[in-house]
This record gives sequence, C-alpha cells and structure tokens, in this order.
Amino acid sequence: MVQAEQTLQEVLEAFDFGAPVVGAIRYGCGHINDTFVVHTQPEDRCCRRFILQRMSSAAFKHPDQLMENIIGVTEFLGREIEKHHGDRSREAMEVIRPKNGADYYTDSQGGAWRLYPFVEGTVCHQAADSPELFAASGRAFGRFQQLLRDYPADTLYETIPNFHNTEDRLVKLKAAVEADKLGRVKDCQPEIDFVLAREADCSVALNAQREGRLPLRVTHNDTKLNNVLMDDKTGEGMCIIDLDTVMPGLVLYDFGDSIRFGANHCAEDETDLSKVNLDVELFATYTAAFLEGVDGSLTNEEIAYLPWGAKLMTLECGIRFLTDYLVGDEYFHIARERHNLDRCRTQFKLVADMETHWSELERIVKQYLK
Ligand code: ADP
Ligand code: GN1
Ligand code: MG
Repeated sequence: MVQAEQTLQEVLEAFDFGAPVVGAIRYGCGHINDTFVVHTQPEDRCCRRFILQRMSSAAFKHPDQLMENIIGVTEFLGREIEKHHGDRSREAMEVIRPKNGADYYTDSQGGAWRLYPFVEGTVCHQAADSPELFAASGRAFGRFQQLLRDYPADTLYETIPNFHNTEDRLVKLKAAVEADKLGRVKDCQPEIDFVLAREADCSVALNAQREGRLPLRVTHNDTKLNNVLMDDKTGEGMCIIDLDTVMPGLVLYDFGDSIRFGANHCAEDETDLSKVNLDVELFATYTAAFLEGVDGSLTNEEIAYLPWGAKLMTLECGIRFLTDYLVGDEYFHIARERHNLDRCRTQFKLVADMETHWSELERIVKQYLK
C-alpha cells in the first residue's frame, strides 16, 4: 500500500468541506488507520476541523461492510443520545459522505477514506493520569455498551473475523513460530514459552460462551483510553470513537481491554519492565465506574468473569503483538525496530502481575454480585 500522503490531495478534493482547506497533517496515536486532521477556514468564523482517515487495508478487508456498520451504529447512537436529551453532535460520531454520495471515498490506488467532524472541546488521553480520568472513561464505555443494548446485532458485519477469539490468536501465533519467516523466533523464545504455558487460559471465556454462561452483546471491542474523547471542561467521557470493531462480543472484552491499557502507569511500549505493573486500585476504580455505566445490566456470571476479561485481553494483545513481530510487522504501525516485541513484553508483564494479584481482583468484582 502506498503512503497515505501520496493520494491525500486527491482525497481532499473528493470531499466538500464547506470552506477552503488550509492544511492537513497526520494526527493521533492510533496503531491501525492513517489519521489526518484537516483544517478549513470559513470566511465568517474560526477554523473548522475534520478527521480524515484512510482505513487500514491490512486490518479491514471489506471497507464497504465496515462503513455500513459505522453508519448504522453512529445513527443509532445519535438517536439514543437525543432521546436522553444529549448533544448528538458532541456525543456521537457522524460520517460525512464524499461528493459522489458513497459511504466513503476510494482513491486511485484503492485506498478507502472516510471523514468525520472533529469533536471540539475534547481531549484524547494516552495514559490514565488520574483515577478520576480512568473512572470517567469507564462510565463512558459502560454507557456506550448500554446505549447499544437494543441495536440489531444480526445486521452487523464481522469486520475482523475472530477478532477476540483468543484460541484463534494462539493458532496464528503457532503458525508464525512454525514459519519463522524472518528468523525472529530466536529473539523471543521466553515470550513464546510464556504463551504456551497459558494455552488453556485462551479457552476460558470461549468455553463459558459456548456453555451459554456468557451472552453475546454489541460491544466496542477496542476500549483503549485513547478511544474516548473527554470533555475538556468537565473531564467526563464525551464521545466514543474508533468504531471499526463494534461487533457482537462479550462484555468482558470491553472491560478487559480498558484494564489492559489503563490500569497501570506505563506506556504500552515501555522498555523498562520494572515500570510495568498492574495498579489494583485503578482496577477497582474502573470496575465501579464501568458497572455504573452499564447500569445494572450485567449478569452475575458476567461480573464474576471480569478479571478473566482483563487477563485474556492482555494475553491476547501480547500474542497479537508477538505474532506481528514474527511475520514482519504487517498489522500494527511501528516507529522503531522490535517495537511490537517491546509491546508484547509489557503485555506479558501485566498478565504475570494480574496472576499475582488474582485473588484481590476476584474480591473486588465479587462485591458487585447481585
Ligand atoms: P486508530 O484505529 O488508528 O486508533 P482512531 O479512529 O482511534 O484510529 O483515531 C486516531 C486518533 O484520532 C484518536 O486517538 C483521536 O486522537 C483522534 N480522533 C479520531 N476521531 C476523532 C474525532 N472525531 N474528533 C477528534 N479526534 C479524533
Ligand atoms: C489497535 O486502533 P487502535 O490503535 O485503537 C487494535 C486493538 C489493539 C490496540 C493495541 C482494529 O487499537 O485491537 O488492542 O491497537 N485495533 C485493531 O494498542 O486491531
Ligand atoms: Mg484508536
């Protein structure tokens, strides 16, 4: 795939921004899509901004289905937010179609691009700098889940098949180890052994789902702290973004992925592993806030499995980073050599820490059983 910048001008001309475009630059810290902020200058008011994204072709094979999902979900959320007397333009994303009226624009190189208004007056955080911030994100992701409870799940395409199928992620890792196409296995035998020692864990949530103990819901599936925009005045969660993976899933995926990313005091790619530790207090804070957001809708089984959500999402993400390192960094954007291996190591350090604190995590969630 060519650099997104190569077709940027063509893409800017494909959309009607309502005013002259004065600049478009790369934006944000996402690992998947190519994101740009576009500045326009209307005559009668200050600069208006937009988010322009080229969807990752490595991650998303069917941009048409992906955009159908996103348009369906954003419109549904907008209506729900209006019903609750919220401000739809700030609390829900909105897709702006290209001039040709399609759901997205396909450039001359085959790249698929979409446009959103920039949600102003918000901040996107890369780390949970305070418990209040982390709690606000938990309430927002819980509420998101709650707002989508009546969404017709059978109309959603599976944008990435087996996205949180940890068993399948393990199969893919084993295949990458077997192929060892870049000779990188020698760099990461301890990490491979770490996963193999936890092979049975990969089936825990899936078994509970297969046995009918955990229900499928419409979930976000990528609940990192930087996928919620926070109101810059109140500090509350304002708008959930990055809706690429909204699909039927288990609630513990949404809970767990937030814990994986936010219940610690390090970056996902920290290389000093002594700094990488689970903060049990933050786990407790997020649990309370997320359960407040979902507003009593979880079953006791779902609540009891929340620690497994945290452990599995972290183990699975580490498996994904490790697999991507072994196959040559095809999926996650990297900024340095061994970046995906560094990311994998932080995840496994967190998994080990969760195991150490397991009984505390179970005690925390047990308080909420009905
Ligand atoms: P990725 O899938 O690559 O993570 P995201 O959709 O999360 O892409 O976008 C990347 C970043 O762009 C976000 O973390 C956020 O900082 C910013 N962003 C995305 N959409 C908006 C928006 N509508 N308004 C303001 N900022 C946004
Ligand atoms: C990706 O898109 P982004 O950067 O918010 C990835 C998540 C991973 C995360 C790890 C579609 O999230 O699944 O957990 O990186 N998203 C996709 O940081 O694969
Ligand atoms: Mg993102």
